[in-house]
Amino acid sequence: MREHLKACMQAVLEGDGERAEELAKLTLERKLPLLEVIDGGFVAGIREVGRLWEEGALFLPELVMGAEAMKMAMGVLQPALEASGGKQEKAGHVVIGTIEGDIHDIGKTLVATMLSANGFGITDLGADVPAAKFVDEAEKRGAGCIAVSALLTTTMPGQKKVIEELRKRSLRGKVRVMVGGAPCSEKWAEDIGADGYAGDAVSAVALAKKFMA
Ligand code: B1M
Repeated sequence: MREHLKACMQAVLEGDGERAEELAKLTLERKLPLLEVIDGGFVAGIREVGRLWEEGALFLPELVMGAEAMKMAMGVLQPALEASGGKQEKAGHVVIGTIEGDIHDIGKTLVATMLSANGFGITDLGADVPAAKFVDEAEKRGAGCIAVSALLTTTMPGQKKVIEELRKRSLRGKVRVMVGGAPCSEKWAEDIGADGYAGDAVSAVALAKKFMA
C-alpha cells in the first residue's frame, strides 16, 4: 500500500496523467481503500505540487499538469467512490460550487462526490459561480444547504455574498451555509456568519448531516 501511495503521489508530482489514470485503475482492481488512496496518494501529490510552486521550484505549466493528472485519476475513482455509499435514502439536497473568480474545483468535486455517496442529492454548479446563482439554484431545488468552496484569499469574500444574498431574499432561516477550501477556517465561517466550516470531504459530510438532522 505504501508503495502504491508513493506512486500515486509521484504521478501527480510529475504531471503524468496517463500514469495517474493507470494507478487509479489499479486501485479499483486491487480493491484498495479509495479514500486512503485519494488522500494519501493523489491529494498528497497535488499539495506537494502547490508547495513546490509556492517555493518557486515549479512553473505554472507544471502546476497545471499536476492538476490535470489529479483530475484524470479522479475521473476513474469518482464513480466508484460515489457508488461506495450504496443505495440510501435521500439525506437532503445540497447546492455546491466554487465561488466566482475561482476556478479551483478538485476539492469541491471531491466533497460533492462524498456527499452524493452518503445519500445527499447534489446540484454541482461547477467553478466560478456568482453568489446569486447559488441562491437561485437552492430556491429552485428546495435545498437545505449551500456549500461554497474558495481556494483563494481573494475569492473568500464571495462566500459572504452568498449569505447576504440569502438574507436579501429572506431565505437565511431556511438554508444553511457551509464554507470550505484551503484558506477557510472555523473563525472565517464565524466572521462571515456561515453555519459551519469543513476542512475536508469527510467532515463536510458530517456537517451536512448535522444541518439536515
Ligand atoms: Co492554484 N492556488 N492558482 N491552481 N492551486 C492554490 C490554491 C495556492 C494555495 C498555491 C500556492 O500558492 N501554494 C494559491 C492560492 C494563494 C492564496 O490565495 N493565498 C494558488 C494560486 C495563487 C493560483 C493562481 C492565482 C495562480 C496564477 O494563475 N498565478 C491561479 C488562480 C486561478 C483562479 O482560480 N482564478 C491558480 C490556478 C490553479 C490551477 C488551474 C493550475 C490548478 C487548479 C485546477 C483545478 O482545480 N481544476 C491549481 C491548483 C491545483 C492548486 C493547488 C496546488 C492544489 C489545490 C487542490 O486541488 N488541492 C493549491 C495549493 C494547495 O491547496 N495546497 C493552489 C487538492 C484538493 C483535494 O484539496 O482543494 O484543499 P482542497 O480541498 C479539500 C479541502 O479544502 C476541503 O475538502 C477538500 C477535500 O479534502 N474543501 C471543502 C474544499 N472545498 C470545500 C468546500 C466545502 C467543504 C470542504 O464546503 C463548502
